[in-house]
Amino acid sequence: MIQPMATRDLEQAKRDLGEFGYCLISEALTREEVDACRERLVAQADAEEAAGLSFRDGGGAAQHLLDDEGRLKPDAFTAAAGGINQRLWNLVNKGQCFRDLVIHPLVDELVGHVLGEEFILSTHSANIARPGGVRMGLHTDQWWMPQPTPPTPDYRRPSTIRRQPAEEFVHPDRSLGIAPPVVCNTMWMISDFTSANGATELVPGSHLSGAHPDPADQSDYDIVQPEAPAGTLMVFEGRLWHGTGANSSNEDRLGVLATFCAPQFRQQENQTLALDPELWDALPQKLKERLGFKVWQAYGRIESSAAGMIDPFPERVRELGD
Ligand SMILES: O=C(O)CCC(=O)C(=O)O
Repeated sequence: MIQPMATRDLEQAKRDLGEFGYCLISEALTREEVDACRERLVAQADAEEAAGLSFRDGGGAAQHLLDDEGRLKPDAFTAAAGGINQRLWNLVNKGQCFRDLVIHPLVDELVGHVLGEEFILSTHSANIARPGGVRMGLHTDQWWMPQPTPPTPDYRRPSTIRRQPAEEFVHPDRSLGIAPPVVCNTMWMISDFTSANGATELVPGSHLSGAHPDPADQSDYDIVQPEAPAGTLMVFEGRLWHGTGANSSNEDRLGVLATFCAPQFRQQENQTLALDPELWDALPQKLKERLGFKVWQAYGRIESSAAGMIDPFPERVRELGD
């Protein structure tokens, strides 16, 4: 199967995004930047573990997610429940090296190529794929995007879309067209990625299929796992079928993800509320905007639509008059 090669040529990378749905940028981070990210990530992961905050998934069928009534158990995402891979969330609060990735020039160039100049941070997380972690399973990062629909009053109500895709998501009527990308993900490789240690699985070209992968049977899909050294950046758009690979090695695979969406969509993490207020004064303007503090076409505002930015500590206009 034809796959994109890692490149330093951004025009080639943009062509790869169009043709394959992803691209690889070699030496996106210097050795020093990789070391700083790795040290911060490992220290944070160990501290979250020690504090009982560690979020674990990747345990597959052995991970007990649901209680007897079929509801998600409060301790579903713990090692005790069988979780293996460690996830760290809201990385904006957890280190300068992570904040830098959100406003990296390669993000401006490549995510901007996919989504247009204005986009916001949806989620900023790390996925430490640990030995024994199973395949996550292919999915897209915009599973919630309504499918093109016939011009009739009969359409799927948007709020009824679920992560488990309905029939028209797995086997769409392509004559209706396909949805555009409204999400773009960046995977910063903080360790070497190999097929043995759980390199991201993906299906090149699946972004143009108009379909979402079938969670029940993925055995016939042409899955590849791009292998690359630490410091490589993989950019993949929201329609691409992808997921964490199984880790059959004896080493951790360290990946930092910054996932972006177009400004009219809801962020996966509530970046404006979650931001540590103590960081505010020192944050660069571009990062503030990307977190969602910038008003977009009068959306996301507090009070007047003339305000360009929202205040993290807003004066709230309360009940006035008699
Ligand atoms: O860890 C990876 O390789 C991919 C993670 C992923 O697909 C996700 O978090 O949705």
